[in-house]
Amino acid sequence: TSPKSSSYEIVTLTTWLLQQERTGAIDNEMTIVLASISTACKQIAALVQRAPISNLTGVQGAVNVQGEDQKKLDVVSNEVFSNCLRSSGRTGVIASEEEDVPVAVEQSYSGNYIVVFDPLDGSSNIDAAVSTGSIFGIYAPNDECLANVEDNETLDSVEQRCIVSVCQPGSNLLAAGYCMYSSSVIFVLTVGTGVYVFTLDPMYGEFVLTQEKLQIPKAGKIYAFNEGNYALWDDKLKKYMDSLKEPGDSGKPYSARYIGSLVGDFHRTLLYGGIYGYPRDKKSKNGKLRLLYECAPMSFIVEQAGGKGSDGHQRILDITPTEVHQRVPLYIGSVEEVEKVEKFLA
Ligand code: P6P
Repeated sequence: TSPKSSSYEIVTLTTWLLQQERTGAIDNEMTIVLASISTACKQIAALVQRAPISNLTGVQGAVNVQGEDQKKLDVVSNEVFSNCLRSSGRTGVIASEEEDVPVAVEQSYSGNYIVVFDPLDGSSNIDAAVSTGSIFGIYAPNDECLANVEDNETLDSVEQRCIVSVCQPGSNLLAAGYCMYSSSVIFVLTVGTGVYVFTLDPMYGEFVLTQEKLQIPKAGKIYAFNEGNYALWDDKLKKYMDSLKEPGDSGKPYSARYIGSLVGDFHRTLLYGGIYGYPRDKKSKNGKLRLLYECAPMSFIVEQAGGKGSDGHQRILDITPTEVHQRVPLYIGSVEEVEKVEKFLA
């Protein structure tokens, strides 16, 4: 659908959430969780935009569970996200890219939703002020998450329960979204009723509905891969990549667009069509992206927009994580483009 005209009828994210609640698409607890996430994203947007001024560029001097240098803003964004979720009182367990293990939220007194998130994906771009983003997914509480902490229950046992509670297939997601910090601050959300796009209006600090029931083009001649890894790819993938450079029937090859930030590359793919890929290679046997809080939420969104998310052979949303920070290869975008690479990889 075309972006909403700038009609006088302004629908804010808050209004939209209440509308979804009235239709029964979400319950009031989910509304509170999503509102708390949007607040976290507004705070992170402000931090990102002033990073060089407030000395929040550069590294924190620590390494996260991924073995990556934590940026100062990785740490701050994680705290902002976690604090907003805790204070919502509706979150049972949170799993973050920046935390070694999932955390049971003590302040939860109802709702008990399970929230997985990458608080600031693409943070290596921060110092150059290139787009970054926060990615999140929300699952219903399950037995492991709801079980009360017994008096004599060991910390290890609680930790194990939290790990089990978050390790579920993306097909169980109730909601997923991301906030992109770019020339505009764009909040993209699905609660299973299509994909909705909100733009932060800096005039009064509200997310305003700017696109509804967004559909990704069925095809698109734009590809976003880090071709620096070409030599490490297997031959079938090399043949696919080479095929994109042939003019083909249209007489024009594909265009390469890659900014090294999943949220920015994905958002462009969602609007213009095409494919984003992070394949496995000889160095990274399972690719680089994490299933739980990057690939699954983005795959839920792309499927709600009529697109496809695959590991090259199977639907991302059908994969059950065996561990919290599990990595999987990702091919995501227009149906025809994802099916094309799957054919080469078969
Ligand atoms: P590379 C950022 O670190 C990230 O997780 C994604 O946002 C991005 O698409 C990818 O990694 C970039 O990885 O190896 O191309 O720099």
